[in-house]
Amino acid sequence: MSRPVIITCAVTGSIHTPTMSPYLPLTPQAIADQAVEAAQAGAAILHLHARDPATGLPSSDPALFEEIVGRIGARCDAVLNLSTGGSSRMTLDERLAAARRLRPQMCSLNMGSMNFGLFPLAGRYTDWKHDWEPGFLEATRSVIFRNSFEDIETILGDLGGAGGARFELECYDVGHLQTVAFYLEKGLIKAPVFVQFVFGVLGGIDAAPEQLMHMKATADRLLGTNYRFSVLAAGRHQMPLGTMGVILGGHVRVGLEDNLSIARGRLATSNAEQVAKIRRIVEELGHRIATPDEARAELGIGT
Ligand code: KMH
Ligand code: ZN
Repeated sequence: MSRPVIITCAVTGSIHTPTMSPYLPLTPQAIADQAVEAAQAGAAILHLHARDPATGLPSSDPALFEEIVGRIGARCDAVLNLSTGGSSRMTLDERLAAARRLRPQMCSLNMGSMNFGLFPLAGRYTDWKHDWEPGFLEATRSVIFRNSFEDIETILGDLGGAGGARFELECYDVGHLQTVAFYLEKGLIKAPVFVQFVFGVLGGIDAAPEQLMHMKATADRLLGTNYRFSVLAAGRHQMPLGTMGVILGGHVRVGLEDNLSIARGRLATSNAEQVAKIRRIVEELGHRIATPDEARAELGIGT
């Protein structure tokens, strides 16, 4: 049956380094331009990080976020979703600074602490210059992406509640779904919750069809009718697993935060190129893409 499928576009993130792709947007202007283009191509939700325009390093500076949000908001009505994950080297206060100031309609919320291994990327990109912070990717061998229960409750308390943000609940493994169920039962998050199944991060669940079936079966069992899901798969798994998620009744996230390519061996030249590709797939499957307002209605955003 035809239904509106919500495409989220994660525009720049904090994982990829500028030397990996010349198309990765770094400045507020470039991030906003690519975000607006992605919305025009069909993204209803824009997942946003900021970077230091001079170095491309992940930044938590609220002024950069303010500029990005202002530039996008003036040109499209997509749901603006600010990352609270930031990068694994930021403190919680740094990660929350922009959202605390800008009070967005949606924020990401990472549902557990974990290893977040970017170090394999260091070897994979030896063809490219690595003039940006040598050692950054290597250092992820010893860094923990911290999202304690207390951290989660701080984010829910500061940014959620009546009239507050709705959350993109990032679940990197099945155990994170138990945490979603716990806070749903406690009433700290309200149904319908929007769960982002994240596949292929080293330290989390791997990107395999069987694992998507397992995540969905577990979410069905623990969350029943109280959840909607979307699929984010890292790297080359982005489109195949995203497509499978749509077939299973879910939504999908693309964007250069999660994958720099558009096809094997070919860099995506923009975020919009990935959005256009998944849109074609969604429409070929007989569905249509959700408008921003349909996404708001489906996920209870702005209520
Ligand atoms: N980079 C993704 C795998 C966040 O910003 O809060 C997860 C993410 C986290 O988007
Ligand atoms: Zn992110």
